[in-house]
Amino acid sequence: MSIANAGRVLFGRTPKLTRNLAQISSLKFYSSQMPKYEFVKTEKVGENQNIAVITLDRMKGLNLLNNTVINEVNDAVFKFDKDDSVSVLILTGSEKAFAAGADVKDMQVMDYSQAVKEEFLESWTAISKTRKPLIGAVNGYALGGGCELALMCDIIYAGEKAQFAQPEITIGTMPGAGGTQRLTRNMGLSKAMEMVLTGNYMNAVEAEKAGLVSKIFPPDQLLAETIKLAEKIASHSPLIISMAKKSVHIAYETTLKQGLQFERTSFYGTFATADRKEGMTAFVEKRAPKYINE
Ligand code: DAK
Repeated sequence: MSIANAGRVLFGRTPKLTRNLAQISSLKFYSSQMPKYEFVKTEKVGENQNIAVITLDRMKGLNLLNNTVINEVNDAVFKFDKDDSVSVLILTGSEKAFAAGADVKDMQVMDYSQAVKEEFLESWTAISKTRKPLIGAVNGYALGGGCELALMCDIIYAGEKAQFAQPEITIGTMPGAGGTQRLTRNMGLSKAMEMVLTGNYMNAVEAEKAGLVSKIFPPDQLLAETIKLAEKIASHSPLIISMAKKSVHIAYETTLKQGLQFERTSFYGTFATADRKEGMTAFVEKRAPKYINE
């Protein structure tokens, strides 16, 4: 389902395209003036136009990844991350593929010194640093670097036909953008090791069972359902959302003791915010909260 159709399903109207999107060719613009990218489409959707959808669009929907694609994704993600009118980001691809991985034809001709000197694919993990929630909506293939891109999202919703794999082993290499680390943390040693050492595909049902994805939907409903999730998240305070997101991520990076300490400090920190006060006051006064992101 296209973004426009997803918007119609949810809101009965076509979401507005980001202003001047088609005319802007420089990468210098921010927020509502998003640049025109070669392989990435951007749009703001939702009842409050506060959900940013970033859609990969390369090679007839296969969405093969290279530095240009990743730089464009990074650029779009970081612009929306800084845009106060946007609360939640969605990264998606086509019905055929979220992304079928790095372009093997580029890598085939590369040698070690070139890879090191050019810092090949160096910027690929940058999007994992976003402050705002980033939701992956994965239809079709998520292979190699495509699977790793999905793993950098905070939540993954998948279409029923989604297929996840780290097939690098079948072409004489191994995952290089977090696959061996994030898969292992997400689904444990045995399942991650099997995926990495065999290159076997994991379908959507298996991926949900393994905890890789939260929910699965018919492919044509995936984006609409993901936007619904994004809007639910966006109804909360953006400031507190970013604090909670960071705290969940800390669980992957520290000991339990340090993580609990971080969580406690962050929890106390919410009491220094206007939004915590508003949230609790609204509850007591039996009304909807009005958050100001402070
Ligand atoms: N690279 C280059 N070309 C590809 C490709 C790929 N990954 N995937 C597909 N193609 C090309 C095919 O060669 C074919 O080209 P033509 O014959 O038309 O010229 C065209 O796309 C259509 O493909 P198929 O005919 O195979 O189409 P099917 O629908 O039958 O199959 C498929 C689609 C995606 C299942 C299949 O093509 C496939 O298995 N592709 C290979 C997928 C793969 O191995 N992906 C992982 C690549 S390794 C790093 C960051 C990232 C990475 C590494 C390091 N750092 C931060 C250091 C990432 C590495 C990878 O992703």
